[in-house]
Amino acid sequence: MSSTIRCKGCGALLQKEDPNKVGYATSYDHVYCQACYKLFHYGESTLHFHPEDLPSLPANAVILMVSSVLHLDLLFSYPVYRYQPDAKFVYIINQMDLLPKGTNLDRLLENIKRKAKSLSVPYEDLILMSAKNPYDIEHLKAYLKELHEPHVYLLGVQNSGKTTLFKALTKDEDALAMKKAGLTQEALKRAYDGMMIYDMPGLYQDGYLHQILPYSLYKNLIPDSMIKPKIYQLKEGQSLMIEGLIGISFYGYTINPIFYVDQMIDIHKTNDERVKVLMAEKEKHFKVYVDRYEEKAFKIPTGKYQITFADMGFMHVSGPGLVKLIHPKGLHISLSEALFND
Ligand SMILES: Nc1nc2c(ncn2[C@@H]2O[C@H](COP(=O)(O)OP(=O)(O)OP(=O)(O)O)[C@@H](O)[C@H]2O)c(=O)[nH]1
Ligand SMILES: [Mg+2]
Repeated sequence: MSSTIRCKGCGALLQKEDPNKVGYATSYDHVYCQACYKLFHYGESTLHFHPEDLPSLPANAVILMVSSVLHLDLLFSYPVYRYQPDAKFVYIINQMDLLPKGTNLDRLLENIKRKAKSLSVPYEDLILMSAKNPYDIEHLKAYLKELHEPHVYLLGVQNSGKTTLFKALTKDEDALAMKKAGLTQEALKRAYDGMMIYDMPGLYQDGYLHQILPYSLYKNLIPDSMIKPKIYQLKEGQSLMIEGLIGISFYGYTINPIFYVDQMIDIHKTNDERVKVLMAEKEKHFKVYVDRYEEKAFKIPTGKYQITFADMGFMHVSGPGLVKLIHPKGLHISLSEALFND
């Protein structure tokens, strides 16, 4: 039987019966369930729970659809507006501090608006911001006040920054905002300036890093500070290896990939024959690798395109050309139009 007390880190109801189920705690006097306690104090994540149900949303609400700038390929892939068409939908493109200074933000916004229009996505506004920037938070507070609705919901995929925003808006100090995907288990709610703010569990995205690697490894592959793009000049048939995870072979004269990933990620040049050899001996060559891989190819039309590597980041390529990939089985890798110039 669970209690009526909630873990302040993830929102789960505390229970003392089953250590393998969400909300387990040895005492109801604890602020955190055992999983949050270990994560917060020791940076350790042993169990993974992922909540899936979409809550019922009232009409008199602002729904903040939070997306990381690293996950823009999925920005409009959850049509939540179909469940509650009368609410006000505001798209927050978060973690803008990760993009290099000088990125053309007007162009980015223009392209996102074009994408929304082509998909007929209804929205009140699109906001580019960083939950870590106090100025952006003040701006968001003033904006929410103007919208004048009693309920504000934070929705979006894992690790997009919902809890970070919730904490910044409400001054909640106990909720946990960390790179552990699927951390928030149940809605955390808190009153702020006449509104009720709800931090929701992440909308579950298949194929992200947490499905193929343990937390201790994948947390190092997700960028947390400004990205310095890495540019490669490649000849036909040359390849790049990203750790022991992804082998990419390029065909085409103008393809020149530009990577937007964490500074510490190891990328090295090789050739397409060698990729398979390296992967067959992955334990010998790499610190980060998986057991099972699959292959994929993208034909790149003329123009600038983005290939997104799950929640790790993305690369820009210039077509026409062909990109062949060997990557962990099930990893979400997509091709979309590039949304900004390098
Ligand atoms: N650089 C940067 N990092 C951010 C920003 N917002 C959130 N983060 C980081 O992103 C990671 C995930 O943040 P959370 O707020 O826990 O994400 P969430 O959407 O609540 O994730 P779930 O509860 O798992 O669905 C944490 O390491 C945050 O510090 C931001 O604006 N900039
Ligand atoms: Mg959260």
